[in-house]
Amino acid sequence: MCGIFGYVNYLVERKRIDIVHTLLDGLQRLEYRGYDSAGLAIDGDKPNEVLLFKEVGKVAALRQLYDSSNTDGDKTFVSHVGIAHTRWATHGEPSPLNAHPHTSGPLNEFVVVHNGIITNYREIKSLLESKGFKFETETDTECIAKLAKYVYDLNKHRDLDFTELAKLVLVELQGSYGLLLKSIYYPHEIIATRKGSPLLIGVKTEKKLKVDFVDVEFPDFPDISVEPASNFNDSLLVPGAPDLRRSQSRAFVSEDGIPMQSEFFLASDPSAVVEHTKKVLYLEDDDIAHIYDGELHIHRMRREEGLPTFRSIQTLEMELNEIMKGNFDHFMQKEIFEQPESIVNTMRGRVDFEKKTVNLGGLKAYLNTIRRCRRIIMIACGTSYHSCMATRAIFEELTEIPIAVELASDFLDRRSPVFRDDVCIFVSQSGETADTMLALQYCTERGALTVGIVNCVGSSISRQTNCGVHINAGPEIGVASTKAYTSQYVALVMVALSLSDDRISKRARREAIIDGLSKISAQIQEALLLNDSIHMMAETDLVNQKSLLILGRGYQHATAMEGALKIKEISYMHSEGVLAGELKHGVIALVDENLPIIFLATHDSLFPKVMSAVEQVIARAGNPIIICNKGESALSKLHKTYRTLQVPATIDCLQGLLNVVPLQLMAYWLAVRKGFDVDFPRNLAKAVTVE
Ligand code: G6Q
Ligand code: GLU
Repeated sequence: MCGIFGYVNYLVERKRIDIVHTLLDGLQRLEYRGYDSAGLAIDGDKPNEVLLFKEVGKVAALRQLYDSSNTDGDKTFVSHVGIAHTRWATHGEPSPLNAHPHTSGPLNEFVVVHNGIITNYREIKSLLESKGFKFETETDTECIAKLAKYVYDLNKHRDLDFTELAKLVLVELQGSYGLLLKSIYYPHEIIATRKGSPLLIGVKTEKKLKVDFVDVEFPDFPDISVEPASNFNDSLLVPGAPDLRRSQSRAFVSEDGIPMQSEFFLASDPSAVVEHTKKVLYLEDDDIAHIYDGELHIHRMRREEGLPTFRSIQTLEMELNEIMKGNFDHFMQKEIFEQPESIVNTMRGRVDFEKKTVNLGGLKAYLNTIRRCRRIIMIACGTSYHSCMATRAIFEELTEIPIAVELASDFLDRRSPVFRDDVCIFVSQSGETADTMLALQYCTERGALTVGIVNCVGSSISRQTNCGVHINAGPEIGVASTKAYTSQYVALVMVALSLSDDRISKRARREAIIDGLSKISAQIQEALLLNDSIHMMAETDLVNQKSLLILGRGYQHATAMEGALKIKEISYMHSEGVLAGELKHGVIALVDENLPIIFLATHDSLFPKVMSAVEQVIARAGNPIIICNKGESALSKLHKTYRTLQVPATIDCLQGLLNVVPLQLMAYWLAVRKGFDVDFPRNLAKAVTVE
């Protein structure tokens, strides 16, 4: 998600304006990652002064804000730490206040930029509020800066170094983060750390580095607490003897004893760093990088068996364009392969796999009202509509509330009746789709409770619904929606689980679904291994076809519809998702030896019925491709050769998350083979803001 950029110069004289441009240019390089607001922190004119600039919208707007601020750009700094950020909001809508950097208080003693989500921020916030801290923003991030100040004040007499302070802060944080921390108490020093969000450090030194690695440093004093201080028991926060002995980082030792001029570029990915240096060090999860006196140190809380005790400084060979898309040729491909990670982000801090519970902060206060409603109407367009179709049955089963699924435009065309005791769920990646927005206004006017399932925080739908869940899939750039679909699906399943958590009779089913969710990321990873065979299939069997049918029933009807939409959108091949039960009522007339037909025949209670549809197709000389579970034995009874794509098996209501993967890949490879613009297909827009 989004971007972090930091710049540290040591004994390299730089004007403030140059530092600011370095930071802004760094952010601009990260723009492709998607964001909604941007900000930066630099030193002021007086010692202990930190200046913050934050703006909604593009980095260009932040640049303008800085330019119009009349800050003295000529002031020079021999050593300086600047931090900058592009935000993809997860907590609190995009606004200058919610933009990063976040600060410990009016004096900006500690400032932080953060990518990711702190899942226990509410607890930290309320404890800090009880200690007198005043929070200004709606973000989860603000608690990090304030916690740093709290820990610093508590240990003032101890002369903690920045690393020790950071350890005491980090041990309290749950969730995911890549973050940079800067403080007036540690001038010209920076802490950079990560857990689940990427972060790397570009190194540029005046002289050649002595060695091309940095040793990992472990604590000498085991009595320094690195366990979470439950309830902020003050005595736990005070460590034992502080480690004031500063070690030397071997790579940065200068032979003549004269301190070495150096610059460091800290970023979420190398695209922002390559123009300055090709020497980079990738941080591992839980590494705490501390840069001071021109040296880079890597610390960890404790020794772990089997992990390397050094981090290599590598030389980047990639071109900028390659870096932006990682190892992928297109954003859509990147997003398909990101799904094992994006669905974990959807569940992060919400599903407790041990206790088998689901906790959705944004819905909690409304659960009882929703449970009492007379029906739930799910309203959406395109792919988002398919995620509603995919989860409708599990909603009905778990909640026993009648569920209607509506295409927003048709719902409005019919002026469908809506009542005060209806609950309307609006599902949208962008949160700006005009049809869905109009349906939301229509339902609001009629007094229904409105719920948003949205990716873009601060979007119109996210703001105008009464409550909801952000799917936290991260920015989606490819016009054809992929990771947003699987995250919407998971978010809707979580809503259904929450709504039924007062029903003892559904407990076993709920627990089985939560168990299924715990494995789903690894299983998507496994389904992605089909990539090569699907690539081949697209190249050889499918590319010259005019049309393609995808058949499924029950849970897999939605998968068939979504797969067909992906194929139409980017490969421009005609494709239909058909309910397998409807085959005999008309569509079967299309079947011959040429038309490619894909069956979704994974194992659930409807499997025998799907197999009879397969038989009907085979009896008419059709050549099906069958998406089935690994090792499916029932297929061997078919009297014909057929091709299979085998996916792992999960519980029926989650199987669509795995079955859609081969279809996404098929659409992708067909489009690539035909030479079409995968990320920006003709006639389509990422957010359809017209009726
Ligand atoms: C799917 C397309 C499109 C999209 C709809 C709804 O690949 O991007 O079908 O899903 O236009 O968009 P929102 O989810 O943003 O409302
Ligand atoms: N959770 C943080 C916020 O909403 C950081 C989001 C990000 O990764 O940019 O502000």
